[in-house]
Amino acid sequence: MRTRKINTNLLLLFPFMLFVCVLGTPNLVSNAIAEEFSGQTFQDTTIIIANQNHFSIHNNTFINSTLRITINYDTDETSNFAVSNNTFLDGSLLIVFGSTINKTAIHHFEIHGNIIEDSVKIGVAYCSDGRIYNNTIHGCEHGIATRSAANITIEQNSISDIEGYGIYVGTGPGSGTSNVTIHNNTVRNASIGIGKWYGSEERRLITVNNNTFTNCRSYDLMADFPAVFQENVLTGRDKLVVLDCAPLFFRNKDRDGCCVQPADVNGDSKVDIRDVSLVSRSFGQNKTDIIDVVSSGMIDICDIVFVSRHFGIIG
Ligand SMILES: [Ca+2]
Repeated sequence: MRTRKINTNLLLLFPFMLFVCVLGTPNLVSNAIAEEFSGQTFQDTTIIIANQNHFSIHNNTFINSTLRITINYDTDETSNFAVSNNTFLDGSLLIVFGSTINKTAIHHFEIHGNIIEDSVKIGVAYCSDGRIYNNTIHGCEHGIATRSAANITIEQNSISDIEGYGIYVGTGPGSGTSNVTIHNNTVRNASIGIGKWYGSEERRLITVNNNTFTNCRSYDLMADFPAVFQENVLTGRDKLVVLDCAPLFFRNKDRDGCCVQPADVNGDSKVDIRDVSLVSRSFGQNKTDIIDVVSSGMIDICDIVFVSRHFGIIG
């Protein structure tokens, strides 16, 4: 970690916090339960908050600092908290990181109204029942990162000028991600607007709808995980890549309002027997064009299954 130093503001907080420690200082500071943590400025500091319930962290400024909300042991609990209206600047990181074997050890939280600027990301991992909304993330390594989380809503965030992923749906060893709703977000100028990025565990019940992903440098939308992608706006068809058979697409459009439907290979804005036929006739061929709907360089059963699953969809 980048910092080892505790500043004077943090010292003032010690009497009010059950557990705040600065990385590199193994001794725990234990006192009253932190019910409110606000109006402070932290610089070059790592703050770890664990095993607390019913607290709020709001209106603070973090400069080159990490705020990590976690637990000490898998049997512990951190719950019912909000991180809101803080400003994270210059290499800062906001992360919620729970138990790798018990996703409900951290549960029921909200992260909203924060500004993350020139920093790392908002990350939530191994946790459940969270809502991440109305945050502004600009000039960061990633936007909003999830890993092995359940029952998470990501909505109305504005994410721009991102080095890596605007939003990613990751997993960790032995623990999948489920029931994540990503909607009404704006992601602009990331390398990839949305994708899974890493982890090979199961992703299920992922819904991505009514977002705007534009001007991303590689892809606005990398459909490399099972999800329903519905009514999103992309820069254009060429900024969408499908790498998994399972995603479903409904009524996504480009900025001009034109249909972006990867299963529509003949470009008539509907998926019917013509599309199935076009893909089937190329079965076994090496192709890298639009017929290769699930991009692999070859027309195989995955492409036919993908188009067939969209049969009858208009738009
Ligand atoms: Ca068609």
